[in-house]
Order: sequence, then C-alpha cells, then structure tokens
Amino acid sequence: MRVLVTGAGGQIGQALVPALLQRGDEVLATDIRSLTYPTATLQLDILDEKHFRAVLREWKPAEVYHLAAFLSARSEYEPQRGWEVNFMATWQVFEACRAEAVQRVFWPSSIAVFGPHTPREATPQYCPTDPIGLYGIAKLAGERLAEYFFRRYALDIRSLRFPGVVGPAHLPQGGTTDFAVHMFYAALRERRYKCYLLPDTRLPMIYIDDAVRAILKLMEAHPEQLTVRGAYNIQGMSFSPRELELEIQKAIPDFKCEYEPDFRQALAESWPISVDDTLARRDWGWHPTYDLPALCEAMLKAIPTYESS
Ligand code: NAD
Ligand code: AKB
Repeated sequence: MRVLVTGAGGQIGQALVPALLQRGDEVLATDIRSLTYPTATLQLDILDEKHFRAVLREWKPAEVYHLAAFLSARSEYEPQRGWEVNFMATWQVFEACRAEAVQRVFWPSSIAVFGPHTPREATPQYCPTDPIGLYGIAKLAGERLAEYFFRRYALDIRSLRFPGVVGPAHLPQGGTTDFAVHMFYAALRERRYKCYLLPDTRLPMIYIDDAVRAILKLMEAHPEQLTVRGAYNIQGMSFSPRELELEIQKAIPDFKCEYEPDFRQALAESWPISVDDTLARRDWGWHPTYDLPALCEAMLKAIPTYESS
C-alpha cells in the first residue's frame, strides 16, 4: 500500500516509518526538516496547502498519517504558529484527503484535550474537556473536525488520544511529558537530572512500541468496529517523575533527581492521572504490553545502542 507520513522526523514518525516499511508499504516520509530514511523523503511545510495537494495528487497514497505538530510546551511559546500547525494544517490535510479520495487518515490527538474539570482518575472517554493549553484546544478542535469530516463526507479518519509517548530513539523537545525520556538519557550520561515537574505528578504514558502497534491496529480495524470517530482514549501505564526516578535507580543506584517545576507543571496538573481505554479494548482489541519495569528495561538497553550508532 502507498502511504504518506507528515511530521515523519519526529518522535512517533521515527518509529512509525520503519514499522510501515516493515509492513510492506511504499512510504513517502515528509517533514519541514530534511530526512534520511531508507524510503522516499520530501521536505514539505504542511502549511503549504498547494504543495501538499500536489504531492497527494502525484503520490496517490491510500493512507495518510498526519503527525506534523507543535507539542504542548512549544505551543505556549509560539501560540499563533502552534494554532496554525496544530489546527489550520489539520483542517487543510483533512480537506485535501477528502478531495483526493484518500482511503484512510490517521491523526493523533492527546490527553491534552482534558482540563481542570475532567475527572483525573480513569478519565472516561466522554466527560468535560476544558483544556487550558493552546495545544489541547487545537487537539480538541481537531477531534471535533475529524468526526465532522467522517459524518459529513465519510472521510475515514481514525485517532487516538495519546498519553506521553516514551521511546529511546529520540530526545523529544516541546512537550510536557518529555521528562520521561530526558530522565533516561540524563541517568545514563550524567547520573543527574533536573525535572521541570513536581515529583508526585502522575501522568498516563505509553511505550513507543505499544504506541506504534496501536496506530497500526486501529488503522487495520474494520470501519464498522469503530464507535469513536473523535479520538479513542488509550494508555499503557501511569507514573510520576519520582516513581520513574526510583525505577531507574534499581539499575543505576547513584542516579539522583532534583525537582524545579516550571510552567509545564500547570499543564500536567490539568491532565489525567490515568484514562479509561475500555472502548479501544472493546472495539479494536487494544491492550498494552509494557508496564513501568518493562519500559525501564527497554529504555536502558536501547539508548546506548542509539548513542553509539
Ligand atoms: P514531534 O514534535 O517529535 O514531531 C513533530 C514533527 O512535526 C517534527 O519532526 C517537526 O519537524 C514536524 N513539523 C513541525 N511543523 C511542521 C510543518 N509546518 N510542516 C511539516 N512538519 C512540521 O512530535 P511527535 O511526538 O512525533 O508527535 C506526533 C503527533 O503525535 C503529534 O500530532 C502529537 O501532537 C501527537 N502526540 C504525541 C505525543 C507524544 O508524547 N509524543 C502524545 C500525544 C500526541
Ligand atoms: C506533550 O507533552 O505535549 C505530548 C502530549 C501528551 O501530547 N507528549
């Protein structure tokens, strides 16, 4: 199958592109940055609507994976650009996919759609969503848009509300949950880490292999199985910075964390501690395979292989 990925150079794209190639797809990987992948690549600003449409017409993908985004912290630094990339570009991508008869679109949402009036434990699929951050506002609007395009134009858009994604290959920048990757790199390199969240801030998380498996499983599901056309709640585990520090210390006993919260603390406190992903489990068989000890083991084993390559 021919597929196109936007934002392919980011944390999720770097794991998704190899998985799509492994599945046997012909992949066009695009990003605003230049990319090196063992497949076709293209430097493409997703806000350049004409260019994106021309590429769709030429490549004729059956599926589009639209990952280009500004994450939560970066969106607070550059709100206008954040809105343009996270919402306006998403509108343009959906509209172009409809016009060019793309069969299926994957676009990830986030736990950032939730807010202070959301129940924070086992957050239900449907409940108050009053995000305080610009990223969450754009993701919430994008979820409504995805459902609108499905109902009005039958464009088959599928989405997941990802929690913090943790993976070894990439030092993420611009998110609120990034500490969960940074802590591993710091533990291996310096044995010290200054965390920008308070130690007891528990958040839902998912290991990158589970996140990619979820994307592929959702995209392979029969459309009639899917009862959620906004974005499915999904999670792997929950942990706080302190719990992660303690887990890492089991392998690296002299590792130490300091805690100095910044503006990201307010965003994290407005997000769930855990989410109820019953509908994802029921509709398309979601189940996570990594818990916190398995995630730690995988990260500590994999990061040195990326650092030496
Ligand atoms: P990332 O920040 O690592 O990557 C985003 C990519 O988008 C980058 O490579 C960047 O160069 C690219 N990009 C930015 N502006 C662009 C533009 N104008 N044109 C083209 N490309 C542009 O993000 P990620 O973690 O890979 O996230 C991918 C998607 O998953 C995003 O929609 C994000 O909101 C969502 N998501 C991620 C997480 C997470 O923890 N990583 C959690 C929830 C949702
Ligand atoms: C972020 O922290 O901005 C992302 C997310 C949870 O969407 N990781």
